[in-house]
Amino acid sequence: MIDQDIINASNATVMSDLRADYDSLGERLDRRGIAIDTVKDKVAAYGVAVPSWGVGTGGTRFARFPGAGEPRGIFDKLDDCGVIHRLTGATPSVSLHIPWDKADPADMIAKAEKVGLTFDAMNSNTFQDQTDQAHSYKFGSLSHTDAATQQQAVDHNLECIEIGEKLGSKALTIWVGDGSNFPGQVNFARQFDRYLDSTAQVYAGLPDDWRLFTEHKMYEPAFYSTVVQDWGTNLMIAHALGDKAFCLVDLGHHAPNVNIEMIVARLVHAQKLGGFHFNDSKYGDDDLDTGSIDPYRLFRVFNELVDAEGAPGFNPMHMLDQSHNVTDPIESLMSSAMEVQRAYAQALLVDRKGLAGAQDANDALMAQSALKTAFRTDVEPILAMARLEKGCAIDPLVAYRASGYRARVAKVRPAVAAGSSGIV
Ligand SMILES: [Mn+2]
Repeated sequence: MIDQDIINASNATVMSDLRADYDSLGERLDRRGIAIDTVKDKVAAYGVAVPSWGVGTGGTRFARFPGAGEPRGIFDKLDDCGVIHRLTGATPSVSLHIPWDKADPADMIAKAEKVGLTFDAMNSNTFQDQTDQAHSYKFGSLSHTDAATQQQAVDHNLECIEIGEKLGSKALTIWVGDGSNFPGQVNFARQFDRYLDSTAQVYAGLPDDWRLFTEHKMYEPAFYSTVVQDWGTNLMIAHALGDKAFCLVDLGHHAPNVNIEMIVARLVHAQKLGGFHFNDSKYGDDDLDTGSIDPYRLFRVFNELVDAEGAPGFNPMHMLDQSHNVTDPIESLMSSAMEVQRAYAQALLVDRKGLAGAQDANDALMAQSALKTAFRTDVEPILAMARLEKGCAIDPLVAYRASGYRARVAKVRPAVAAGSSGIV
């Protein structure tokens, strides 16, 4: 896929610069009482999952503009995901979406092993109709007024667990589009009861060592109300279902300016933080590349995560979930994975003792300064050194473009027709 010689040649041009930058940063961090190698080792051990659907070009309600060499199916997607991990060393697993990624599990395991990947959480889909399905999800799925439609949605989720067990996955993420478009269209209480009844049936089918994640979203595809509207509803669901149920936080699923890092802290406190879907947004659920709009917010989320390390029940899963409409998805996912790593590395630099002291002394300025000092630190040499030591690329984007991978796969993957509306 990507020849090691290409990576080595790309690394050779910047190797001595990186060593000088790493040593210089090491000296500066040493003055702050921070050992750079410890931070680097933690960053090297960190991984964020890639969504299988992320390697295809996304779209909006207006249109979708296909890119060259788009993956034709799950095996092409695994190739692309393998390239991302090969160059960054930051994305060791893939999150599958059923039914989009249905194939023989044995073949999928063989392919994943070949490209150096494992399988992250399984994602069910009851927000669109498949050609062969008996009941439509136009008016909902797990919370539908019709029992047979509800049952169909439950059965689909159980099938996702069954497939996931064969692949070595340990979690199911349920996402529903259920809600309403008009005031009065649904009875909020009865719709939520139906949702809980259905989800409890899915939960009952969960293996002992699995976790179930539910994801809140304030609007879309339903525009007046959604059945899992906010983190409060999400927490109610996790509590109602049981010990294996946790809340997933998708950064784009909140109103603008919502204090997401505080939601994270509350879910940690409740021991119900299941994990993340990382992306960025300016106006709504824009699904923009992680860290592209507000890297400081991403840092503030990671500040809470580093603060919570070692807390009881704290074991969140991390995944990217974004839509690439105008970029090569492989490039976007590589740079997004590195943005997540960057936020983590910066959060590791926070002087926690100094911060706690300033907080206890009600010294607001010094408290925020503790955060800003860490955020302002250019940790790129740490990230790059972690990659180099894994045999990955110091600059994954440069190495990727030098490899000619996209042009190569474009020759064997036929162009996808344009014009369709995209998945957002
Ligand atoms: Mn999501």
